[in-house]
Amino acid sequence: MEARGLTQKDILAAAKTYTPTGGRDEFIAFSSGGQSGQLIVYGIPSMRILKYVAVFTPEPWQGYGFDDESKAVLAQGRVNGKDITFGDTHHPAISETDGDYDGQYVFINDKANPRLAVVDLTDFETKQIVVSPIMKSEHGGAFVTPNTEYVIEAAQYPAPLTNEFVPLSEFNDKYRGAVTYWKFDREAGRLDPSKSFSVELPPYSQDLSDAGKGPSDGWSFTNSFCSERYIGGIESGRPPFEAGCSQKDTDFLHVINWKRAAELVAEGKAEKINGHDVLSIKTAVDEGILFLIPEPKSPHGVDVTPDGTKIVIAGKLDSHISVYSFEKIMKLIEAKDFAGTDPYGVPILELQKVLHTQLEAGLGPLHTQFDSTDCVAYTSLYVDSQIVKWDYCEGKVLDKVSIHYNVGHLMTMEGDSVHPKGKYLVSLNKLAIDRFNPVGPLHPQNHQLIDIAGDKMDLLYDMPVPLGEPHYAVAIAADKLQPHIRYDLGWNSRANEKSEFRTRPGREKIERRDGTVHVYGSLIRSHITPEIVEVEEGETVSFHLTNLERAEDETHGFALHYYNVNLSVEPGKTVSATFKADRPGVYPYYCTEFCSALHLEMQGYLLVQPKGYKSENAALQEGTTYAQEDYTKQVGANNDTQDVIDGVVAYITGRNYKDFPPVVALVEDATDQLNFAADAKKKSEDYASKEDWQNATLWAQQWFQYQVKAADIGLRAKTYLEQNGAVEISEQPPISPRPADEQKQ
Ligand code: RUQ
Ligand code: CUA
Repeated sequence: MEARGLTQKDILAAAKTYTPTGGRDEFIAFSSGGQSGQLIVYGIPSMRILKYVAVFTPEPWQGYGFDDESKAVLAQGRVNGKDITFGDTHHPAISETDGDYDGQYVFINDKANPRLAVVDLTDFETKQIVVSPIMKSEHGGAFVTPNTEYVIEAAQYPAPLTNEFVPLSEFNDKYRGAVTYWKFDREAGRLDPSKSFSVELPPYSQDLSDAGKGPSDGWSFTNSFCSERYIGGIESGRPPFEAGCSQKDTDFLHVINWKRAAELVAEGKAEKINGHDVLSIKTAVDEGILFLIPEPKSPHGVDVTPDGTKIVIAGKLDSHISVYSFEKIMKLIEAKDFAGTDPYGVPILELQKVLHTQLEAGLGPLHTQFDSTDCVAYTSLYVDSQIVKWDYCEGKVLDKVSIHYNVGHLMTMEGDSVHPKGKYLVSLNKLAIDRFNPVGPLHPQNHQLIDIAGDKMDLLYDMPVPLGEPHYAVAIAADKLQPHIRYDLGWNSRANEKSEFRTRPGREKIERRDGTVHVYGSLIRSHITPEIVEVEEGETVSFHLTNLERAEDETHGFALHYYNVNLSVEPGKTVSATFKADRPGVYPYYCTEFCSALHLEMQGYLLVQPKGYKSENAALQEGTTYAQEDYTKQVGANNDTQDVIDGVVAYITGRNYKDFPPVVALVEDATDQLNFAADAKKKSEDYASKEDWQNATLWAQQWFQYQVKAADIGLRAKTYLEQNGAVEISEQPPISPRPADEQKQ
């Protein structure tokens, strides 16, 4: 303690966050990756980063944007045909069932090029990107309705909903905002653009949004700023946007009846803009589904309370947090008790008549999250660099804690759901300034973990986030996530179907079809099949690689010199890489994951022959030749290895290994390897019987390689059993883990 200069309080904080080796976290957070266009996955309370999920941008480690399957996903995100290679991700949302996080999907938005992506939590992969047909920027997404019927996306900077040029002089008439309701098809696990629609809104810069829940289910709420409709022009001497957009004391909360809006679209009341259904402001007003409520001043976050009765609005330029009563809003709407209309005819409700309470919170309130205790909320105070804990029923401050520095969003555990879990809060700070070792002018972000189990908030830990500027994050109980460890053999994970290019072991082949050289290959410890691929300059080559492994964490990579091919092939997956072999030469390829002791030998050659090349000497030269004594020596070594394996097998089968799922998986994997060993042994013996000592020795070596892998896996299983209190059993289990030998009998 002394040596590291730690206090008692530090030790306590360490005890609350330290996760010993092999330990797991209670919650899993999905944080926006900011401009990286990715999603960051980390554990709470350890704050250990587990994964960056590639979403809007290529990511080599995952082969995202390198294999044909994921290129197809990225291609969905093209904007009017243009490749976009960044994303400004802001707000992830976890799919909900009855208002609770169900752990099936995460949605995330791109502010700069209005898009939404769907990440499937069975494998943490991006499956779909949709592009807004009408918006030129957005911010208020992704927010889900309580049964994930729709994913909400609201515009930000007003622009024409068509793609035409319209001069700023026509701003009031032709520039518009909007909110889109993307229909989610749960069964397909995809957003369905054909059943999605938008509501046109006035050119107020719409901001964050939230969906109603419980009594307010069926409604959604969208903030705005710059309802002044100021259009800037600092370069010509006009006051800048920041002055013109903060002049008025209030902006507008948009209150929209999305359930009714969906019916109106079904009734054919929408107009098509760029092929997309849009309910005009006029229709929305005539049909009584759109209302405005003033909100003080340049607000930012809007958050519906877990019970759905109240709506919390943070003021940003106002020190107040306002709590609106949904019941009061409904009463005014039913009584048509409006204070007037805005310039577009949208009815305005009087602020004072819908207020439940207001809290003088501090400077720069932005976002609010909820506790497991009723009426308790946490709001970020950007300017004060604090988080305020407060009671939104009574409107009183309960506690404040300083953070470092300038917090934007904050996150409690399952804090957007109808049943927040309390326990921890993470403050997603905008500035880190002096908190970490310096790494140059561009600093990491600082996510700070705060213990909220007691009355007082207790700051525990600083986590640097070295990727983009994350905005929002959502956290779910870890036990709600049950991702797969492998795919069904030959799986196209992006399309969620059997790949038409899958290859079974022993069926690898090279086929010329439709002007393309199709290489149906496989990957398994420790070889790539095929190892030699010969094509002619100018041919199109399509590698289709299937990882034949069933073992947990046995991913293979595939990197090919010059042609910018870099694949990640997880167990069971099939991916393809198609390119034109436009330059003659010798191109080695290899596995990029250190998958086994002979990983470096997991290699091959793509030989691109010059056009019209005629091979003169087709026979391959042996670097080394082998004789009978080499064969005998190798077989001797193999028999010794088999003794070791038999010992390990006896140990495992003599224990209750079936009570340990990880060991059962290891035994399956080892069984696979022993089957391969048996195949290689047979080939070796066949060649030996023909006195072909060259091939007999090499296949004996291959037999040995499989034995080594089996032994390695077996020893891992044995160690696991030793460390996890396996007990001896008297009877041998009926199933031998050595079907390889059984097959032979
Ligand atoms: S937002 S903090 Cu999208 Cu408030 Cu950034
Ligand atoms: Cu497979 Cu290294």
